[in-house]
Amino acid sequence: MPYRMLHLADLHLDRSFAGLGCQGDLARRRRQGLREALRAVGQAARERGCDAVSVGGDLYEHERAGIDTERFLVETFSSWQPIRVLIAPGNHDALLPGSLYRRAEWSDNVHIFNDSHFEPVELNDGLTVWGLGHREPAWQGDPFACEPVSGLSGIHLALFHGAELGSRPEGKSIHGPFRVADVRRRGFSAALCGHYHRRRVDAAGGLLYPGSPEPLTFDETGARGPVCVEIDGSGEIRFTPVDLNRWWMASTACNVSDQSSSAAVVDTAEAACRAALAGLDPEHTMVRVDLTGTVDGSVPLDAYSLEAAMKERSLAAHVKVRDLTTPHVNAAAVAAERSTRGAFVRAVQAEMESAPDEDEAALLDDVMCYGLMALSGSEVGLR
Ligand SMILES: [Mn+2]
Repeated sequence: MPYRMLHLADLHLDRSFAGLGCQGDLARRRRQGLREALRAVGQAARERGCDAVSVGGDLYEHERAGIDTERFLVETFSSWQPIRVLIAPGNHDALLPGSLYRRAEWSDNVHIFNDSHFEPVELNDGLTVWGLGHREPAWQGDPFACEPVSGLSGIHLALFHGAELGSRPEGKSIHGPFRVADVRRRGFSAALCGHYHRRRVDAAGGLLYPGSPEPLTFDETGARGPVCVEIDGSGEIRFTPVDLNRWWMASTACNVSDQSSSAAVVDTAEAACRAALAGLDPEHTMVRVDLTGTVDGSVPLDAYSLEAAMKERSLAAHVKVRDLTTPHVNAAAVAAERSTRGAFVRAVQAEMESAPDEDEAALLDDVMCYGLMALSGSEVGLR
C-alpha cells in the first residue's frame, strides 16, 4: 500500500480581496469560498484514501484571522480524523506570540511544526516528513541549513514555506530561500512547499508547489487545487494535481483606439470581456479588462462606470477595468472653441510656449491632459 497525502498551501483564509477592487458581498462570498475550498480538500482526502494532509504555509492571514477562523480550523481538522494534518507555517501565518496556531486547542491528528529548523515526524514505517515553521513574517533563513538526511535509512520528505530562487516570479518576496537542487542534495525525495501561487509539479527535481487552491489575484488563472502525493515502498513518488477550484480569474486587453464615445468603449470592452469569460462560469469569475490604445481626450473614460456597465451585461461576478490608454488631444481644434475648454487650452498653450525646460513642458502636458479629462466630465485618475 502506498502512503498517500494531499498537499495544499497558500489558501489565505480571511483575505480581504480589496486589492482586486472587490468589497461587500462579493468579498464575503470569496472569503466563504476559501473556507469551502478547505472543506473540499478534506472531502477529496477521504475519497482518495489519503493518510495525511500537509499544509505548506499561508493557511490564513495572521492580521485578519480571528476567533471564528480559529474555531473553523479546529473543527474542520478535527472532523478529518483519523487523517493526520501536518502544518508548516509560512510568512502570512507565522508562529507569532499569540497566533492562532499557538492559542488554539488542536485535536490529536494535527501537528504544527514550530521550529525554524527541520524537525521529523514519522508517518509510517520508514517514511518521515521533516517540517519547519516561520516564526516571524520576515524570516529569510535557509530551510536546508541542516544536517543532510542522506545518511539515514528510509524515505524523507521536506515540508515548508519557501522561495525556490531559480523559479521566483518577478517581485515575489524571498522568504526561506533555497534552490531545487538542494532537495536531493540534502537527501530528501521531495520537498512539499508553499509560497508561489502558481502550481509547479516537478517530479524529476522533487519539488512541489500546489499553488493557491482558489485564485487570489488576476494573474492566478487556470485550474487549481491540492496535489495528491503518493509514496510507494521503493521511494518512488507520484504527484497528481486535483482540480477543485470554484472561482476563476480571467484577464484580457482591449484596444479602444478610435472609439469616439464612452458607449462605443463599453461595447468594445464588453465584447472582450465576453470572450475572456468563454467556457467559464461567469458567476464565479472575476475579469480584468485592460483598456489600451489612444483615445480622444474628450471621451470620458471612467473606470467605475465602465465596470458597472460591463458587470451588468456580462454577468461576471466582478469586472475590474484598468485604463492604460494614452489620451490624444487635438489641441488646435479645441483651442478654437468658444468655451471654457477652449479658454483652458489657450491658457495652457501660452504657458507651454514659455516653458523654461523639459520638466516644465512635461508637467504642462499633464496639465493639458488631466484638465481636459476634468472638463469632459471624467473622473480624473492617474493614467
Ligand atoms: Mn501565499
